[in-house]
Amino acid sequence: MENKKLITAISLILVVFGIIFSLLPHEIHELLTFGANIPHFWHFVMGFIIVSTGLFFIGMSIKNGTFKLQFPKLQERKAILNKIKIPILIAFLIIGFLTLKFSILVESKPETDFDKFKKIAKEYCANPTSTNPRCLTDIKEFKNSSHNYKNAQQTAQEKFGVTGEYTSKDFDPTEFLTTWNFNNLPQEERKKYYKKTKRPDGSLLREYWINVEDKEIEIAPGVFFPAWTYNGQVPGPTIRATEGDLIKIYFTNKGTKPHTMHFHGFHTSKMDGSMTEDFVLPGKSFTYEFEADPFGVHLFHCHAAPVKQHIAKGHYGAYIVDPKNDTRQKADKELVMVMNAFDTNLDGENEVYAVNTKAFYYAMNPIKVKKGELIRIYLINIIEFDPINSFHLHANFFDEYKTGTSLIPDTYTDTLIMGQGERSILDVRFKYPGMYMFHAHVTEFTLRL
Ligand SMILES: [Cu+2]
Repeated sequence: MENKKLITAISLILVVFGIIFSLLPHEIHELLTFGANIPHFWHFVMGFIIVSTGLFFIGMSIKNGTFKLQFPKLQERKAILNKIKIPILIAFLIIGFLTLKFSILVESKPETDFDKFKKIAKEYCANPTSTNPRCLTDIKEFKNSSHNYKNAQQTAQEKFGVTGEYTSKDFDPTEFLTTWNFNNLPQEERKKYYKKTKRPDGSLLREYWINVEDKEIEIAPGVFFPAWTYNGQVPGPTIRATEGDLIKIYFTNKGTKPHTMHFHGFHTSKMDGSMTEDFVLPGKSFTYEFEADPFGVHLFHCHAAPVKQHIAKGHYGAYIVDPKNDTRQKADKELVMVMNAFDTNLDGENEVYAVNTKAFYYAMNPIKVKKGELIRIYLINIIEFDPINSFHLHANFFDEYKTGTSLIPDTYTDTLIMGQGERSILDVRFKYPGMYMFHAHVTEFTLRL
């Protein structure tokens, strides 16, 4: 009886398919299950059930003496196919597909408002300038819902596994906000890294001692990244001068690869730190010397090849040049914010996004400012691999001075878009007390901030 062979064949197919299915990577499972958000463990269970079913039938066949491990001959195959009947087969396929689709709908039903928000953002707001009506209306609805920032942040943290405490205390993002020219160090310690001397024309000679060091830095609680650093920190120490000051940097490479310091701003070609002959080899030193010019918020970064890799490894920092004659109101508080990201699995894409290196740090340790005071933010986007980033401040608007090179604001807004290396000065005051969120408005990054 050919049914015996058919049962044997189906049983064997089940066993082989079940084994292959269990061994497939999670991404393929997601593809086979139409993107359903099923934990990997359940894929194993599914594979196990399929294999068990196959083995059960084989076992029964052997027990009944009907196990036939002979592939059906052509005539027999035709007979089997005739028996199955094509319409019945199609009907089974359709029922199977619908059942699967239904189970996926049930499985991937949004668990929280935040999941819903994520879905909307992914589908309709991929671009921060998106004018898609669903993006605008649904996000407005989301914002008006009972949801609050704390829940969103908490959910985001849970989703991405960013829970727990930072263990290393060597870099404090809160301290970094208001640190430039090593002003966080006690006087004696500070002298080792920074010295200022008055010049005859009244401007200052500012000298800095900067070393390259390879160092593991904590970028999310318990997540360490092998960085290339300036003075053991990412971003490197903020350099701040007034327009016309002379800057001298005594640079030593204590790392294992060639490195440089390439400053944005005016300088001679010798001081550019970008050509092969400018690369400072491990164990070697170089002195950079240039005038602080023009005023604005700039940056420095390593320009050794490949630049992409050096930036991704954390080799950058903020460089602020204050205008000689500043007509703007003096800020009550100044904050340096470098939007950065880390490619933790070296696949050429970022996994961890942050402002000042440690993901979610300011969500856990909010920045304290006073109602009504003028806060001046020096914002830099240095993110590698992603073509654009953006910055959005909740419940507020700010004056934006693009690159900080003008004393008159360019725009009054609450969201700005930045390519890599772009930066801005933002003047902001908070009208109402409370907790306000700031984040990259490209939603993919927000969730990882
Ligand atoms: Cu470098």
